[in-house]
Amino acid sequence: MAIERTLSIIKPDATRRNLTGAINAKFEAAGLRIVAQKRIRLTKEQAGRFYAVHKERPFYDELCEFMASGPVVVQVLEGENAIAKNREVMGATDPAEAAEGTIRKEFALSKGENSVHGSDAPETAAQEIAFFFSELEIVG
Ligand code: DAT
Ligand code: MG
Repeated sequence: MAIERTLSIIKPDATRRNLTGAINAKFEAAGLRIVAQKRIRLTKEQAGRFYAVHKERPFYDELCEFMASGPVVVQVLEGENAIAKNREVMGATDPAEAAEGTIRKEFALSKGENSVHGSDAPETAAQEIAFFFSELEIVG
């Protein structure tokens, strides 16, 4: 299995509740290495560009509003099979369906305010990493 990189976002519901460290501990315990990280505040327009793939969905406006409602921590996670491993540690989109021990099971408030984002495929991971980070900012 190859070493991969994936884009992770700790969402405003989690930064507001001071959960950045607790969430990062879950990544590190799963063997994911945080090779880039910064705390930023997105505008609604920037959140809209990041989530453009969802622009026809009924929750799009609410999602962009939420992502701009407070600080987020954007990060690059690196490791064996990092994209799938991160999705596993995150748990299902809806916390009611997330497995025991996952981030969303423990911390998410709802399907919308679900604490973390993670890329879903190698192509999206590359695009999403480039959206937030330059090569110089990623230190493996
Ligand atoms: P994921 O974040 O698990 O990849 P997704 O890509 O389908 O899920 O959706 C992106 C985000 O949009 C998700 O994390 C939360 C929000 N979202 C998805 N479905 C929703 C719904 N039915 N109601 C409200 N928000 C939703
Ligand atoms: Mg997704």
